[in-house]
Amino acid sequence: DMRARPNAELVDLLPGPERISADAVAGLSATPKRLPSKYFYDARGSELFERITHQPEYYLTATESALLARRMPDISAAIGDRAHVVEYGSGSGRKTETLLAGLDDPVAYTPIEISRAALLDSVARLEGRFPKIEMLPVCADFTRAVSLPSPERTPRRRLAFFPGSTLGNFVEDEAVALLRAMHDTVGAGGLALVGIDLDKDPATIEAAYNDAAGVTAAFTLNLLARLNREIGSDFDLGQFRHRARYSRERRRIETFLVSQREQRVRLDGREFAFAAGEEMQVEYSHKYTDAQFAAMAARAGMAVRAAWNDESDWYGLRLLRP
Ligand code: AVJ
Repeated sequence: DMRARPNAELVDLLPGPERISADAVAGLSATPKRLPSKYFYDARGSELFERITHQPEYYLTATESALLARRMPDISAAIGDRAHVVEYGSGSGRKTETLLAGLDDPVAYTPIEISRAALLDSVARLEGRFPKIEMLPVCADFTRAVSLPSPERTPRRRLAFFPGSTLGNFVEDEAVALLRAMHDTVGAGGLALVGIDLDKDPATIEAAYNDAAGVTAAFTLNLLARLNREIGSDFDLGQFRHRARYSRERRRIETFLVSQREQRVRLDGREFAFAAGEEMQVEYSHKYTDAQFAAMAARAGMAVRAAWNDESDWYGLRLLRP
């Protein structure tokens, strides 16, 4: 074996019950109440999200995958050879295959993913398909600073890969902070390839977050099941409903869990009262215009070097450089 280290050594910074509990208490103490969407992604949540990506209404994944596959030659030419690919919130790693297969001699791949199950599954699959690419996974919340493992072979540059419009889950200041972290991580010669869902007809967007099969509703409610299991809260899953609506003004899907009656929830030795019909905010999915996205990138010290959209301008990939 030419490698000094095992190929898929896992750096594990998974948030534990104390962190989750502190975040939940803070969110439930706020007005209006909220919970962080990053906690959707336990094993069951990642599985439900996978099912969402196969729903006919959820156009994001299919559109992005087709766009990436079609534009891969241009993308590869713009990136050059020997990249260390660092993916933020890698999930199942499906799009990663297209990227790694299409790049010129990539040196290493570092997925940063909060769901350990999804991370291990995707790395196991990618390792089999790309035996020459060093796999350096990190299990972590990518909104916190992560120090990257160094590949054995020297890369020419780092490429941050942030597909799926995951950026959309963050409000503008957070998104800028994240792009800034990416900017710092890739460094002067580096690049970032970011997927963004573009602003469009609200009905199309709303349908994507209210699929007829109810998978998105199950995904949203799974957050409460996860908290009950991991931090011992007692949310009654039958007494909360999924609600997702598009705000044109703020250009974002706003997702809530709506309390079906007056009720109390115990969490970490505290009690939180919900009114009938009270909305607890659990996720934002921002949509972008070109100008607004470029302005956001600029605030993070990045410039848009190339832009690719699908034929209907529903979805875009942006190549950013510090
Ligand atoms: C994975 C964050 C991009 O916001 O569209 C899908 C998650 N939530 N349906 C999105 C999600 C509800 C998704 N991202």
